[in-house]
Amino acid sequence: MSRLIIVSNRVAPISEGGPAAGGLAVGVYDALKETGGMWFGWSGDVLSSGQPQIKVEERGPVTFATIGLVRRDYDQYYRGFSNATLWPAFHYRADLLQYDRHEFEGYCRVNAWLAQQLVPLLRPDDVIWVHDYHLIPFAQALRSAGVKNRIGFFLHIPFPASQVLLAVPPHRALVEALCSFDLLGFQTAPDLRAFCDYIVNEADGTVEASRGRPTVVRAFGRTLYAADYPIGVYPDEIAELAKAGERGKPVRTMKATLHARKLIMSVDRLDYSKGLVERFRAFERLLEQTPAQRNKVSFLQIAPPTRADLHAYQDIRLQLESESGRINGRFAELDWTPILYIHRQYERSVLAALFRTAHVGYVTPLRDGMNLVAKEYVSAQDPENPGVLVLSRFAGAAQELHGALIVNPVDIDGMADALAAALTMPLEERQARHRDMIVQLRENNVSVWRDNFMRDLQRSGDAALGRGADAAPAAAAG
Ligand code: GDG
Repeated sequence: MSRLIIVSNRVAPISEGGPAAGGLAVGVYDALKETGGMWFGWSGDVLSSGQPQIKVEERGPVTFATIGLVRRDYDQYYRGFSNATLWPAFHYRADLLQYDRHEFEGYCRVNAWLAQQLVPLLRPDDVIWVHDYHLIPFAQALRSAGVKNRIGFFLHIPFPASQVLLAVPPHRALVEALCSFDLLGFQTAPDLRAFCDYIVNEADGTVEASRGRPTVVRAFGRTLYAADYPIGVYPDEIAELAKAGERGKPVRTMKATLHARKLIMSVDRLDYSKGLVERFRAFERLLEQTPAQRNKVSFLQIAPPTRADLHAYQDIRLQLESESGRINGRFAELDWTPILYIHRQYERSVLAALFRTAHVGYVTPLRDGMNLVAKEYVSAQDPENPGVLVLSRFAGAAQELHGALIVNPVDIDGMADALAAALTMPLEERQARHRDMIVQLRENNVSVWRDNFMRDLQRSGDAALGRGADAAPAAAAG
């Protein structure tokens, strides 16, 4: 079996069974343990002087290879083009998009430099799986260095509609770079469609879709494959974690402060794509329009900090602090604070247990590639007495979780109505909706996601070797 090489911007800090490990990290790490392999990427260190040195650590069958970035590279590649240009554009926030040609050059330069660091560590039959928007030019850089291995790419965030992508000045260079991979994986069918639309209408390429198989894409002189592979979680493990955590102190404390009130809960990195302000306003609208819910329900928002050195993130933090203060000032009573807003990270087991306690999982991003929190909330529920998921139609997860109450996050009244419906939904309906979703989550857990992608990537090599479309990968996921 070929060795697997995972390349991602950050290498997840894995300590097996550790509280920090999320579904993606565990799913990918499991694959590395099975096949043996290497995880390569940025260590998270930013060096103010000196030349970064690669650090290689062996842990059983898995090698971790990490390297720091110098300040200028961090500013241009990570803070600049990745997070101030690509992230807003790919989340349909062209209004927040900033572009600087030097940052794009830095982005390409760092991709080429990282690829050069990886080349000496590669063996001829390694299969390389690159993750996310920071590393779009990575395959092109490896190809320029003479690497012939199979290289796949999975985009964790949405792929935007052509008219939005066109707002990124080097859009063509980016899509051409994507076409250097052998297999492209997207979260959902709409993302795949958006990519194919660009190929046909902006890049003069062709796409050939056939049922149950990845789409064959011909563009920029290359033939490659593309399909949707919706990322999953391990629902049964999350349920176990949630059950175990119920007896823990954080959950007992939370329950004591609730005094039998109902709980609405959200967890998101503090990011403008997550729709937090709209969500707060819809909760306010619920209290405004349904006086019977006042002092009967609390809303817990956990929002750990992220990318705090970018202006757009400082702005959303201020906005949220001001909104939660305003709404609490308007409705709070001596024994009740409607919104509990916590700007801090919690252990995974505590989150799972809190999810199980919450009557409503309130997951309303303006755009999201998938949104694992939605899947984790459903997984953590007690099937006998489950809570209700209120989910944005713009989260990738809405393509699968049909048992959720689907909302449009800009429709404040619509979201308030959904919250009211969720808080009063009869047990039988809650159980039926939960059953529907948990079946889906078990069928498409994170191992299925990974195995489907790896199977198609292995097979894409046959076609790349010139055996043509007949040797195309057998079946796309999702
Ligand atoms: C990107 C895409 C896609 C959150 N707070 C804490 C904590 N978390 C965990 C959640 C969840 C993960 O972080 C967040 O995942 P999401 O999917 O919700 O969102 P992004 O971070 O934006 O992830 C997204 C994902 O990649 C995977 O492909 O779904 O669309 O944007 O697992 O539980 N974990 C802990 N403490 C916290 O306070 N331990």
